Amino acid sequence: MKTEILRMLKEAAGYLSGQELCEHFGVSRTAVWKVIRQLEEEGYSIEAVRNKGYRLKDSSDILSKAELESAMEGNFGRHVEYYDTLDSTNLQARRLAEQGAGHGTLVVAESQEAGRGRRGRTWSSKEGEGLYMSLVLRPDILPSSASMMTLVAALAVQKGIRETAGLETVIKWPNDIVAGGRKLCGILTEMSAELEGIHYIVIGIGINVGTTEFPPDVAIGTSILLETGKAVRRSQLAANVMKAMEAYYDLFIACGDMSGLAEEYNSLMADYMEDVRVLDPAGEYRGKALGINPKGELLVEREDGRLERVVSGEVSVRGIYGYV
Ligand code: BT5
Repeated sequence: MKTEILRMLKEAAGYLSGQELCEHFGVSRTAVWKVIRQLEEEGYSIEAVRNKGYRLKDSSDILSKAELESAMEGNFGRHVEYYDTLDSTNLQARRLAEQGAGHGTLVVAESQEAGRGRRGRTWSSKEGEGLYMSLVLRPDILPSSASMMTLVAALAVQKGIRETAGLETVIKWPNDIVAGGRKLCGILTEMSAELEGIHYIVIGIGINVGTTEFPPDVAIGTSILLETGKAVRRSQLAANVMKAMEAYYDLFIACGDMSGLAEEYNSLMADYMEDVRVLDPAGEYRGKALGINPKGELLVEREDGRLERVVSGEVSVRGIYGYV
């Protein structure tokens, strides 16, 4: 009922009559008033006027289960597990998935004490500055296809940021979203699987929203606020990313790989047709990035003309993160 009342308050042009709310939910005036009080405790400012009803006064950037769920439009994120603080939303999503959390469950935290990047790196996750969320998916695909979910999520984040903030970003294969040559978002995909099938996938997304200062080890970072000068509602951003994620995911599943999405992905790629440096464990080399293939691998033409398929690993792109 709280989620629904919040949704109605947001959608109402003016006042929402208490009487109508009572009738809509078939509850007493006291029950409605209690929910309004709960929302106020969560930080909403709600005006109550006799004979008129309730009106949501400001639109501050609050994160809560009700706020997030009331913003969602599709099935991804319809069920949210929200925490003020967590070690990591990816770790919590994995724990919940082990306990049976369903496809589309979204875990969100206001801050993370042990936000994780790839290969044991950390993700700076200060309170109030970013959107830290992890989506649980249970796709019927082979474990070898799971890494492509990072690319699907990158498309969704790119679109969600554009829709919410009007900011055009580019994708740095495989898991960064970049604005102004700096890192705005990172994605971490993890899975639990057997050889034949996937138990679940967790897609962790960290977006810098209102960050104005980064710690010294995150000199490459930027935020939506720094790039646009605008503050955005994180719940709206989460909802837009989830809506886009669901649409891209459906296309991915329908094709079974990136063939339906590769063209769009390549058009948004920071590395597309650029000189790149590939830090291959077998030795570093330079070349030109030719885009991804249907398997989501990065095709790189080496200086001597040989074509390489980069499956995972580190790729530096000229002009980004200080590489000149
Ligand atoms: C990533 O790793 O970019 C994946 C980050 C995923 C974070 C999300 S937040 C929600 C979910 N829960 C988690 O615990 N994780 C996910 P990687 O490509 O390894 O990049 C890590 C590097 O990015 C670090 O070594 C820093 O250089 C840089 N970095 C750390 N925090 C950053 C930030 N807030 N903004 C920009 N860059 C950052």
